[in-house]
Amino acid sequence: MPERFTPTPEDRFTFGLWTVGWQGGDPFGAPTRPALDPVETVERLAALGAHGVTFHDDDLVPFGSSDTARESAVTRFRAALDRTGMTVPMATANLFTHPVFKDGAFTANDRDVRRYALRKTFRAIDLAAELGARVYVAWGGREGAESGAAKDVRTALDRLKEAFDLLGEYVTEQGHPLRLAIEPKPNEPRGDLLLPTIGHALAFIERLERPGLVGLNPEVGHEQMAGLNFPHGIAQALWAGKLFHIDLNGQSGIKYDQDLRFGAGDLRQAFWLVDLLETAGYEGPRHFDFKPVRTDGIDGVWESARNCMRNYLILRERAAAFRADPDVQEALAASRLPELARPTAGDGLASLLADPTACETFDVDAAARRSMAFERLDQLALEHLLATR
Ligand code: 3MF
Ligand code: MG
Ligand code: MG
Repeated sequence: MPERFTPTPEDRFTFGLWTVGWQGGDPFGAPTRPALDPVETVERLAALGAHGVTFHDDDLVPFGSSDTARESAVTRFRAALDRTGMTVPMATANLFTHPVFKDGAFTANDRDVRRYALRKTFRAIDLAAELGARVYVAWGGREGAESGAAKDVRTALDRLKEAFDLLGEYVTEQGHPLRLAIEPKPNEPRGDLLLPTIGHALAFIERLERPGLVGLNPEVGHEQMAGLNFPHGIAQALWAGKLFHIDLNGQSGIKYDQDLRFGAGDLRQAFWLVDLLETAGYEGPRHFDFKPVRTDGIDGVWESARNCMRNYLILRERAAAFRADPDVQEALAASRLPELARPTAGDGLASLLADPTACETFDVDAAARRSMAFERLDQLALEHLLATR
């Protein structure tokens, strides 16, 4: 019998090629590990029980490759997928590494850079569709500014809308069965990025020509870098029908983008996140976007990939135990959670206005004295998380 925290493809765990492939180069230090061959990555992740891999165009086909080199890289990669049964549920384009994108891609002040960025993206979308992806992620890594006058933000948003409308038109015209997912991030590598949070991105999507085609790919650490509650953001994305994909990792508070493995960083938010994803009917991949620590060699890379999945499965078990505990169900009732699900004025406005118990005879002081009993509920959650129950 497999060990209970060993993943299988049914768990739908996926990894970016750039995650385990990160060589450990950072703004202060050189790489500490050699490059990984995408074919080896597919094989190693398949052996660990993953469901698939994702990539930026340049992760698979190095920037500037000839058409022949491109063809052979894709053919080798596809053969590895076929051999292992691994899938590619999502793909994206790198619009941030090459110096041409130093002032942005879809919102660069230079128009010719914007036109090139769109053409590069169309090509990446074709590759994504060719490999069976159902989601194309768009992270605007260089869409932003370090200084006030350098970017007219309202005009940049016009250009960003123009770009997403063109992407939507392209996907529709090509008949690709793909949806677009915007990945918000507050900063890094730019001083301030456009569409910094889930909320900003949700509002932006509603202004597009094809809002139904566009959703979100939120990342744990990105929202937490802004001090936000990630499970709350995910709940709102689900509520809006916009959780198309998700990037799982770890982050300890408001600081540089740590990209820790899933389960590191804010463990309590990780617990509530897994509880939410598992109970809300999210069916997409559980995609890890993290960086294996640069102190470790290649063994640490595969170990961290294994641990991302293992931590998810441990939290899944802990969250299920919390939900199944009769004491928890009693505590939820004592905290009146079921009452929150009742419409406030189901009979309509007139009946609310005509109801004296809603106001004239309502005992405000007695209601204020009722305990919400949240302390017990939260301690039960903590004890389940710590496996003491
Ligand atoms: C940066 C990111 C990106 C995006 C990727 C699109 C390099 O903080 O999270 O990873 O996830 O570009 O999926
Ligand atoms: Mg990130
Ligand atoms: Mg990401």
